[in-house]
Amino acid sequence: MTNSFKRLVKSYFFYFAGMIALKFIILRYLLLQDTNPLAGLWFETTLVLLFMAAVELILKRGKLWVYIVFDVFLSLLFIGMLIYERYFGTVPTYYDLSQLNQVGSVNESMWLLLNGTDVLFLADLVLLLVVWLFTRKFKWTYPVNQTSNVAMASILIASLVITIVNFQTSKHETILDSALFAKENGLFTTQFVQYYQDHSQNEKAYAFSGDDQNVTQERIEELKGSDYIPMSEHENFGIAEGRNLIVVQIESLQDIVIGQSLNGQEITPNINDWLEESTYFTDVYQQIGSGNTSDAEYLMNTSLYPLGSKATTDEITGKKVPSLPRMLKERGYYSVTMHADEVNYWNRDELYPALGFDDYYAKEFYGEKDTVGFGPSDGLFYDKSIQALGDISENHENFYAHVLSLTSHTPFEMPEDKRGLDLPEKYQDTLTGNYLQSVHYADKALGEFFQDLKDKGLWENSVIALYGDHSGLHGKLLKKEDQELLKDFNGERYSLLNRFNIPFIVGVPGKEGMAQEVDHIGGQIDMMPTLLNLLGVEPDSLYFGHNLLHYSNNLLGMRYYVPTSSFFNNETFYIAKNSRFDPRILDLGTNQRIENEFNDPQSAFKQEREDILQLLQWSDAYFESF
Ligand code: GP9
Ligand code: MN
Repeated sequence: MTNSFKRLVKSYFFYFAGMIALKFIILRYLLLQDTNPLAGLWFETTLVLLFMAAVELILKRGKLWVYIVFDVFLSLLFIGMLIYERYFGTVPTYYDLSQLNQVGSVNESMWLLLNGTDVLFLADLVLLLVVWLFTRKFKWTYPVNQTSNVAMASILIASLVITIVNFQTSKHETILDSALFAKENGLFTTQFVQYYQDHSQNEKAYAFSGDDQNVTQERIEELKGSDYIPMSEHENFGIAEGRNLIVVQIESLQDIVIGQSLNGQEITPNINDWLEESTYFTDVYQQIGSGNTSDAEYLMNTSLYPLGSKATTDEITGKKVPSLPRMLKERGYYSVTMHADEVNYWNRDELYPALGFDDYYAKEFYGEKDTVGFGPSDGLFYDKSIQALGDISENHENFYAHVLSLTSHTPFEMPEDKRGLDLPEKYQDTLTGNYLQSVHYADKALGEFFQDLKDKGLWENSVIALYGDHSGLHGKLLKKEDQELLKDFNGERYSLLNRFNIPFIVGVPGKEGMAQEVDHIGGQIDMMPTLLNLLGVEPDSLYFGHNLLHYSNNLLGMRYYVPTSSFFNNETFYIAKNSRFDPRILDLGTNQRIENEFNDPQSAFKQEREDILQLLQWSDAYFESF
């Protein structure tokens, strides 16, 4: 052994570089199911070596402390990434990590998602302490802390070259799924490429080039499999003309609870009663991206795709987006949005003006009494909202109110006095049991709100719509016992279809023929056009959904929770390849996986994958143009 190599092996540098490399290999396995340790060395360890070699060359003293802090920082970051993946099913980007204060769902459920073994990421520091105590006692000189400058300079240059090569070879590739991209190109490279593509004007121009200048409603509808027909020619056009519009978005409400009972107790008795006089769209799916609740609000009010890897609300500042409030304003409607949380959460103080709402009601209006989780209970929220709506209806001929509930948010822990279900023993103190308890409460509070609307005379002259913002039962929050309970509750395996299926219900009180079930597929993107059709308002700008009472063919995209290019068509849910699985295909009719029926699923669904990417690209370009 040469002298410099001996010194390298005997240094802290070697210890930390080795341990961090090992941790990257383990992380890549846990996070990306990557079984190739060389990928961990090639993609990730190079950057670690780059940093550490620089430390060796620059610092004379204190290197050990720099390494300890670096190691602790990386280990906590790794644990955070694992927790994030357990909730969202994908790898966070630099952007997500900078938004962690916004991701209430993860924060609230963090302890449920932490595994005891995660702390092993810090085990090397304990080992170091032991080694240190041992060497101190016996006065060993090992490990020492001297490395040769020549060796460090060579490591630095080699690592830099590899890092640059990794970036250059992947910077123009489209990131459809950050986990898959990281598996193929490295976790660090993914961040660099994402950052580069987000900030480079050239990349944006490239992404939005093509023929987006010529997008028309006809071309959008054609990709979904139908001929475009102007709304004014649709059968139900204007049957609710001149009515108010009240749209209720219920936190974490999934379709599996609608109409269901447990031990003879209905989970959502008030919604179930209302179904007898309303149109119930049974096959509607969530389409939110990383902006969660706020993306659902955006979808509802614009019929445009959310951005996916970024919360749309963070990109919307200063824009004036064509929207439901704006289109209704032209018909003399006054529009408000109501939510009991802080208005700056999810950047809503920028979202609401961008969507053209006339006013918003948020935490400062609702106060902090009777708090459950994030804010005041739904009961208190609706009580105050109905008072405000009373005032609004007195001062304005017509109004549109977007009403967002909050109590049924993860982790669904309800105070004793708000647990209305008598749960069977096996459901008690489980996530599933808590979820049922919280949506039961959300339904009870909603029932009282509906009654108040009737008492105030606001029910009969309104269109009332309701939908769930996104799933509540998902990811690794679900333990094995929850899978069992959900199978018991659902009557069949709890699948990704069950997870993403949300209810969408529309009532036009007093109108004949509205009591019906519509079972062709739709998404959150279809809600705005469906409601505008009833109100007799033909949109004056592009939208990417359509009136579900007119069209039955559909092609719907979903981003972020599944890789971009995943889609729903009339019969199937196609989930594009990610870092863990090849493409998965679910049959909407049977709720079963059917990818085995295709020799090569990717090419069997090539056309739809291209079409959905086209729709997303048009939608993004349209958003960008404001
Ligand atoms: C926060 C609330 C919850 O205001 O809407 O948001 P979520 O965590 O579901 O995105
Ligand atoms: Mn939500």
